[in-house]
Amino acid sequence: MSDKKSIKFNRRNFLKFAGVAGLATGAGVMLPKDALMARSEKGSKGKKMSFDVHPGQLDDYYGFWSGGHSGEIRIIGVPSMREIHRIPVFNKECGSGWGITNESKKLLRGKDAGDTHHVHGSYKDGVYDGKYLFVNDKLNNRVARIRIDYMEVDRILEVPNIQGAHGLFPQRYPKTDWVVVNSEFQTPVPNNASNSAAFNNPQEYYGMHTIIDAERMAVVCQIQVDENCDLAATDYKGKYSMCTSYNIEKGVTISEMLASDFDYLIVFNWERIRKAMAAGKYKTINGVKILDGRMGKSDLTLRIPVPKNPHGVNISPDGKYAVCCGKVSPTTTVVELDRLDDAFAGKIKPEDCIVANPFIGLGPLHTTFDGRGNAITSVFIDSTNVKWNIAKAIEAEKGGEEAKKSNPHIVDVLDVHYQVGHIMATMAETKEADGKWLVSLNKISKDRYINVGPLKPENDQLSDITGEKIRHVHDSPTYIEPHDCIMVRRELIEPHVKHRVEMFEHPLAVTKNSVERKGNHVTVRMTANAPLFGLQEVRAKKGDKVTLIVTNHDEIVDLSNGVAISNYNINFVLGPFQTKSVTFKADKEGVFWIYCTNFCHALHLEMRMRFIVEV
Ligand code: CUK
Ligand code: CA
Repeated sequence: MSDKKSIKFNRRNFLKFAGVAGLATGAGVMLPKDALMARSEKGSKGKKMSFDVHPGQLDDYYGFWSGGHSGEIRIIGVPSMREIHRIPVFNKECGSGWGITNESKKLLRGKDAGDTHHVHGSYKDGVYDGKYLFVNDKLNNRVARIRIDYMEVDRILEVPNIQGAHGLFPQRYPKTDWVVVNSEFQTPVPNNASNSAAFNNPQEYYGMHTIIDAERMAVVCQIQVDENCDLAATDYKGKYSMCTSYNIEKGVTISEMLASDFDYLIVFNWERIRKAMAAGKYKTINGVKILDGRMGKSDLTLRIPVPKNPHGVNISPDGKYAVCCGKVSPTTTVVELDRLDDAFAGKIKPEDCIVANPFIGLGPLHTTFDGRGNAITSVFIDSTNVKWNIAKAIEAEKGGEEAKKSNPHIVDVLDVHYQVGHIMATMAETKEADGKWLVSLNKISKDRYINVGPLKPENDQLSDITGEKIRHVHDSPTYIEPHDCIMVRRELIEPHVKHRVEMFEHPLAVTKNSVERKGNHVTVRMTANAPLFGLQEVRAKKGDKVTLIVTNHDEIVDLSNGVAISNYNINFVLGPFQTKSVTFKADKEGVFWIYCTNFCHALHLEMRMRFIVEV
């Protein structure tokens, strides 16, 4: 790759880190109370923040956690860290019937395994607008949209021409019209028989930065690059999106992917992308417009060299900086976003956008912000959360190696348990970052909980970050395995969330019970009203196709009815006014009880009816 020599990195001697490692021992937790109170800033009024949420009280934040290879999203109350709800997304989930009903199957299209990593909300002017959540599926290259009013998936988009859909970020300004998603894995494009010559030639494998229309949930275009596209971010001005790449080498083995001392932060210029689209400068593959973003062939992209196999990229809440985590380098790279215009115009070199390269620790992965000029970075190998001051890091950079030696930017180092991946502070991915709570999503819990066998939970540690020091307050186990989360002030979400759906949004909502036969297809339309199903029995002949459509007519908040058909592997739940349907073959003769699974009434157990399959 081109200008290796012009790039100067801090290849610091690992021994120098001993000083910082010393800081880590016991820091944060052991801090004297008085000192903490003296340092605590406005909002906390000199009091320690309590994570207790007493009976009858509500959490201050909606935490939206990705679920990793569980394929779901969880709603965690912060600061109590109680798991309040799960939203099935790319998985099959019997608690609600996701992956069982016709409605969910239509979205899943036969793929009920997934891998969710990055969940983000839709924005207006740099703050969540309470409309949607978006989440990636790394396994099957999908992006799902969740409507916040019902907390249910309403769209799933399969993104063509990519593999390993990973970093995902919505447009933050002026509002979320676009969502970007990255392909972590490079593949031939197209990846099919028409291009089979490329299968054995990794030089012909490409990464993609995909732009999705957030309302239509359709691909706007893809920008093809040689590199892989890992984590994603968008700026606060609606001008740029970016991705980190750790495989500029086009390697297919670990050693190949680690061959270069640097990789890239790739920046995508949205104005130029729009112009290139309007000018028809694309090819169409699998129905998607692909623009050329490759180095030397494109003015759509800018490559800022960063050391080495970087991981997370996060934007400071003031919109000024992108912080790239080094992963294999013990540093972060701070990029000043206001310099990007000049870099794209060729007035400065891409590397001139870098304003600091501070030492952080071994294995920095992700960075979050307290809204008061500090960044907090997760450090995987050291198992720490490192709080550092951005302005001080930039200042020290100007002073050269000598000024940087004492690491003046480091404010505090907190040991965590153990091996942290993502890290997130409340509201930190918005311009209203409030610096109250920090969650460290630790990959390994080891000995922190009672032994539950070989597969242990993750350990999400909650810390109070209102003071200068990070004060660890609570451990919370989470089921396998969230990668990332956001924590949103309650009042930005709660007013948007409904207790019941609009019944007739579902075109098949049932108001009259009926059984209709057309040939060998029996359609059953039925209401549910605790403790009664609208019908007492349903008959079919062995071999019939049966469609069962049920609407819950109970308007009482939280009164759900379940519909389960014994021996038929059918099980789904209807919230107030919800309609769901299933279609199956009546392939077993006999009498089968259809019963309510979700305790609804004193006569819940009697809420059942017969399904009689005659021979
Ligand atoms: S990645 Cu998992 S710890 Cu998929 Cu956001 Cu960094
Ligand atoms: Ca690399």
